Amino acid sequence: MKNILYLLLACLTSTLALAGNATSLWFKKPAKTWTDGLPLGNGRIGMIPFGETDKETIVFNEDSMWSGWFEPKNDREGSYETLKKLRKLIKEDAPQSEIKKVAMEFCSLHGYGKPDFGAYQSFCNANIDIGHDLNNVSEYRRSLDLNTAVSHVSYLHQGTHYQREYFCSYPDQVSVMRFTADKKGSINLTFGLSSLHKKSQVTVEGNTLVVTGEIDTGTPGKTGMKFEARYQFHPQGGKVTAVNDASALRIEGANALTVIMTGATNYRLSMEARYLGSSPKSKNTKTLSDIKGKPYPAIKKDHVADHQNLYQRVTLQIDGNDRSKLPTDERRKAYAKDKNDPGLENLVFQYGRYLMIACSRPGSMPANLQGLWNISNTPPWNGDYHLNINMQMNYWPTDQCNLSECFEPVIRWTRDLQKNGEKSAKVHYNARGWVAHHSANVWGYTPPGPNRGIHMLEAESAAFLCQNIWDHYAYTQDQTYLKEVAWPILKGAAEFWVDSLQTSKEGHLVASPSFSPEWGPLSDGAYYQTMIIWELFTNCIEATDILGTDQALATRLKELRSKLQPLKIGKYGQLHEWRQDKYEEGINKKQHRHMSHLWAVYPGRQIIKGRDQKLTAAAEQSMNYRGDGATGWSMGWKVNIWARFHDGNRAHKLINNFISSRVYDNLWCAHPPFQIDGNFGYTAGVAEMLVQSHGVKILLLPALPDRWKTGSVKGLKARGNITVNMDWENGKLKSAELLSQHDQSVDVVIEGKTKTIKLTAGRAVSPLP
Ligand code: FUC
Repeated sequence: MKNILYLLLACLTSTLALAGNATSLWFKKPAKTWTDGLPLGNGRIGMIPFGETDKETIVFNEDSMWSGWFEPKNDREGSYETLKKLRKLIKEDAPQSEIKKVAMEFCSLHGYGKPDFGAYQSFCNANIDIGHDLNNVSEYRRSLDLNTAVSHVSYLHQGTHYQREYFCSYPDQVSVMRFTADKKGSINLTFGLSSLHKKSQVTVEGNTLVVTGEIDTGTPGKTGMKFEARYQFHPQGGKVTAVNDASALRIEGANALTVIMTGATNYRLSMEARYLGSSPKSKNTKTLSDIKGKPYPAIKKDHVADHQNLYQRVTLQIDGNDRSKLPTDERRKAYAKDKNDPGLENLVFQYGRYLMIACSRPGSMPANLQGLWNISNTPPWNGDYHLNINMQMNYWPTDQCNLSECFEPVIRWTRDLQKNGEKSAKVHYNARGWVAHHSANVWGYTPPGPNRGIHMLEAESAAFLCQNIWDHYAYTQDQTYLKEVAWPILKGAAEFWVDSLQTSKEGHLVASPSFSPEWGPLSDGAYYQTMIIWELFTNCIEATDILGTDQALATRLKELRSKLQPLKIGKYGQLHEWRQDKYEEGINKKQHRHMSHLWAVYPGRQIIKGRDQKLTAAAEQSMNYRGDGATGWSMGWKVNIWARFHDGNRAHKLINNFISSRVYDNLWCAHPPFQIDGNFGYTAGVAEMLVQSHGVKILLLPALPDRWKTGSVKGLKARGNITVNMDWENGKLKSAELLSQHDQSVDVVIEGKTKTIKLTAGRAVSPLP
């Protein structure tokens, strides 16, 4: 009896000790579908192996692989005249049907939903015939270690242990597959490639498998993107032969096999170059010659070091129950029944950081709706860059979670977008500056898209994106970035609104046309727009102060900001979503995934708890009406908003709901379908519960839920380039350290009390007595 008690105690302590060990997803079976697969990526190329033992499938992606083409004249000539008509109808409060009809005449004839806009494409798949029937396999395990970004598959088949390792290396720009066994000569497989693109072919060049192709535009005279992938085979022992009409390689009797893959397109992110770059073959050949002769252990070592340099910057520990001994799919199911698994909440947090590193690195394209991964040529919403929240949400955790480097693709992409956006601003609005709308792509698409309803008219998308652009400065304090990169982008977005604001019936400055994504009328003065414009002007004013530049513009922005439509509280105690009372009727009984009029709470900072009491109360009321359900990304947003209300338990309830109902077995966010934004929204939300810095103060543990009684976090960032490390016990801060990169004074709030702390560059300071 005593022994059993000891055993129980030992089990219990080991479970507790494991709590917060947020490093691994694992399964006892191969993936059945793509959303069970474990995603790997180096920002630019990615793969998802299914981990099958008989016929393995590995889905490969490359992030520039798009259909469509660059349409230099995609703005609609004469649309400014239509805009005047539209604004007049809106001012006269004409019937919505009439307004919407004219609105569609304002929209571009090219773009979203048309062939030129394109969609993110599948690249190619590996089909590997291994021939180990799963029924004859034991000890199967498939895992992804977030700490190394290496995925493993291992099993026992007829007395031989087989192992595979998969990873995507950023330093070497390759995907790597390694097959080993504990008995010599046991690696026997046939490796083939397939593509969903009809204009493609697979060939063999010695020990290299090559897939080449061109995306079919379906439009005469329009050339599609060209692509190529190369798979180099490096067997140890055994022999390699071309089989299946030289479209596959057969490896026979090898002791081990390393396959090194790289892929590319002829895309180049540059409007001036019409998005045309050098041939994929020349890119791939260079990549492979750069690592010629580099042995597998060195490639792996460099990969792990590179990944850990980013990944290990933040650690989170939440004491309590931890079911990491369960396979992740079973663990997720167990969580849906009994939420007591903070270890899983932690895992999903770190998974967001992992995914960011995997799908957005310097030189890559920004994370799209699916990050980097894709199995289809017609992915939901084109797998594009949705700018009415999704792409911006992708980058909410980046700086805050100490991954600032991962923001680089957004900067490059936005700088390019601005060039087309200047044309759209001129043609559609007769305005200076630049504009973008609801959805964008790799072809610099900026006009309002055609035929898809009023949400195509979302002219504040560029300003929304500018919130990320500004925040990157706010976190990093990189003055060169602010001056040379951020300021020209912000200034252009602000100039657009200086020229485009309209006066409402009440005499306030508003956007027209405007609406609340993605419901309600097309009118003027929807608060979403007003809030985004307020924020943009505020950020610009701060930027001019810091840079000592554009004082005349700053004065003008201050004047316009003071005339913007003031936020309003409605008859249900709610924050107004629309200018007109009539549109608010019954809002206390309606729910919607978008909480656009809460933008001022998060990601904005126009409403700050503790400073703006009445508006905060109204915003909370609106959130109560919106409820605690929602689609995946919307729940991610809700976590952040409740964190900003300092309601840790409510934020935690959303965490519960997200993990119970809005993630797949591989922990990807389920909108549904799969959309990666919710993963990033969730990760930002957890960080926001622990540290906030959107006002002039830094708040430590502002929204700690009861369930996270004791724990620690290291490496989160506060704006001002301050690294925050903390331990807490029984809900109270036990120790804390702030580490600044430059001398500064900050106001720190702990348990509601503010204290001014002097920080000296490079020296950790405790804000506690
Ligand atoms: C927004 C959302 C949809 C979806 C799409 C990709 O427009 O309203 O729910 O997430 O983006």
